[in-house]
Amino acid sequence: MKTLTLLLGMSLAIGSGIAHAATHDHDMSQQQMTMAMPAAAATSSHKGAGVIRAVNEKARKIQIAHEPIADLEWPAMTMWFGLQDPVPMGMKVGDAVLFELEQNPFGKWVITRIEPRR
Ligand SMILES: [Cu+2]
Repeated sequence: MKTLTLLLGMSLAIGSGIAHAATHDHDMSQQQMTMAMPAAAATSSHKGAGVIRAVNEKARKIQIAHEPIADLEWPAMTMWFGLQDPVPMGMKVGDAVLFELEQNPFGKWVITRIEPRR
């Protein structure tokens, strides 16, 4: 049973890594989300680091050139993320940031915490 769980976890990790690289998007298809559910049923957050490339305060979105996120097997890339809360005051293009991500029930990756990297 332990082996099965490990294999399942590995194949899911590889699958999501490929999907991420292929789409340059943190959204997962319905099918992938259903597949991922048993292994990732609990909400888990993942830490990331990067540099802000663009900010859309109205849409509450931020574009980050993020470093690889090992636990999600994501390579480094520049992409847009939704924000759970408004963009923090004074945060701007060029700022180095640390952030935490969670996948919402619709499969979208949302930043739940973001702060300047010191
Ligand atoms: Cu990415």
